[in-house]
Amino acid sequence: MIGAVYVITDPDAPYAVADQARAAARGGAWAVQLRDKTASDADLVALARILMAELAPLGVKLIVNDRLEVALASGADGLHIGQGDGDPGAARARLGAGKILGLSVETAEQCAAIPSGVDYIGAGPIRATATKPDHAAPIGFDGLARIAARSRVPAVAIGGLGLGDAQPVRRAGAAGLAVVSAVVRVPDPEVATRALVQEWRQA
Ligand code: TZP
Ligand code: MG
Repeated sequence: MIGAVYVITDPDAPYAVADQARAAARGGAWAVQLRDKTASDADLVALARILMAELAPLGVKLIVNDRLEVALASGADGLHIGQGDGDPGAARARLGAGKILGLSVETAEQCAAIPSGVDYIGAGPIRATATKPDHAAPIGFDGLARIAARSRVPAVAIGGLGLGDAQPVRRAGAAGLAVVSAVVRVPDPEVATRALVQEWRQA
């Protein structure tokens, strides 16, 4: 169910969020995450509905960051939450069985506490990144390997990743990688996504 390349949108990037999502989907991302810390729930629900209608025919999942109510109201394919974003078990209960639930994990210790109902973990940051100024200490590929080995659900590597990283991410045992800047802050997000997918296949 978890694919190679997961693209996360950024409202501060030079392209409209909807265009970021469309480009990622056309480029072959398996999922797009709608991540916006400041937009209103109503605006995010409206955007998520538009994107669901466009991404679903392409077989691309739309996952909402942080906001359970937005995920529920929009009918999005899933929700991604961090360690401080509430109880994953409660989120799973509200989402129902058919939706995707992701959880951020920053340490191998947190792997021991992954509740049932979580479908994948986001493991990172692998490297320091300006995209998330409050990120935890970078874990590197060694940290990723420790987390992937301990996790009973697929691990998606995140943080400072881009072209050239598919091989170390795969070798560390992750199921895929998640990127923001490597796709939404480059001249052609669709081409960039395609290149990441291609590199993953060859890694
Ligand atoms: N969580 C951990 S690192 C990160 C998030 C959302 C940001 C990753 O962004 P980038 O630009 O791919 O480093
Ligand atoms: Mg969060």
